[in-house]
Amino acid sequence: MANHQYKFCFGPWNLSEGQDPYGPTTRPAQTFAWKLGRLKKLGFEAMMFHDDDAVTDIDGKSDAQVRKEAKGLKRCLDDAGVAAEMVAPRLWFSPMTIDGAYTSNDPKCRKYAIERSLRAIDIANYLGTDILVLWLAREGTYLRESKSGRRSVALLVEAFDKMLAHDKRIRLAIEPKPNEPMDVAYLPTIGHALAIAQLTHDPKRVGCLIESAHAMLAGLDPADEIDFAMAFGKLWSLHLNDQNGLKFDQDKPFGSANLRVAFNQVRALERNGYGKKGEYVCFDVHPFRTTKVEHWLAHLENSRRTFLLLVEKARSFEEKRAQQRIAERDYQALDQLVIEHLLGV
Ligand code: XUL
Ligand code: MN
Repeated sequence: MANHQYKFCFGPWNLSEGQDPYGPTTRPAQTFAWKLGRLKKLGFEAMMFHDDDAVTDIDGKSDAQVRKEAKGLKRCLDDAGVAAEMVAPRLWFSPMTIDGAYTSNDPKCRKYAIERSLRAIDIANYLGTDILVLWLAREGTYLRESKSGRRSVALLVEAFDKMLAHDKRIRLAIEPKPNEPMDVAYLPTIGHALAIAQLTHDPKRVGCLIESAHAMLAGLDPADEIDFAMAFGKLWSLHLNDQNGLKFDQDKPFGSANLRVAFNQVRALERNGYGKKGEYVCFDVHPFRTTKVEHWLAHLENSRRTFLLLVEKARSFEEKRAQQRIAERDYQALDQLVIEHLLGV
């Protein structure tokens, strides 16, 4: 296996304050400067941004203001020696995206969603990244009869085409998730993301981002999703985390619920050379609601540490012995080989 160094990333939202649908925050909000300072100290090299993480209250600002603030942020990142990994339009907060963004039944709302996305692309430019991440939060239905799936595919392609035309260098990384907040989402898996890319006018610039928890919510193995996306050369970003079964999106620390599944994700990244073209390993993890202020960074620190330990485990796995077991079709022994390797015996 090729040995290379991984580079790490997280977003300002990953230092969240603990609110959930049933209760308020449990930690006070920290400033952006504090988050940026901690990021560097923890051994991370890049930060990912929603458009309004980069420029707050973006909808109320002029293009000139957006440019000024985004460029100010870029200077601040440069001074800190931190790269911007991606920008993602937050298309799930506004009253204009209640019924979806690009697939809303209201043309005014669809126009808003596209204009906001073009602005997010401008911000990506100012911050020096060519990746626009699209988590299509509200593109789906609560009620299947409320939208036509066929029309929604056409509307998504139309929106992607406008983004691709707006900037000849931008790459769209679709982050699939099968549900939450929607009952059923339109692009639930990597297969859907890569298939819809083919309908756009520049399929080469439409790829994907895999989030471990999202793949698990679709009942899939994230390692297989990684292999699939990388077979197409289309895995441009990654949100590692963990998920305990089919419930709400948990964003647990990497390896917290499914250590073996985490090991297999690292093996998949290793065999495909993820990171060799400059891609970052991002952790889309959240602190538990119970986390005290003094332990606020632990979920990020631990995810990075677990990842690096699993890289060692992947590189020291007895591949020859595993291949013998495979040749003998002795998967019982293969199973135990993996278990004992992970247990360190
Ligand atoms: C939602 C999610 C988002 C995206 C960025 O489940 O993962 O944080 O990663 O918009
Ligand atoms: Mn994510």
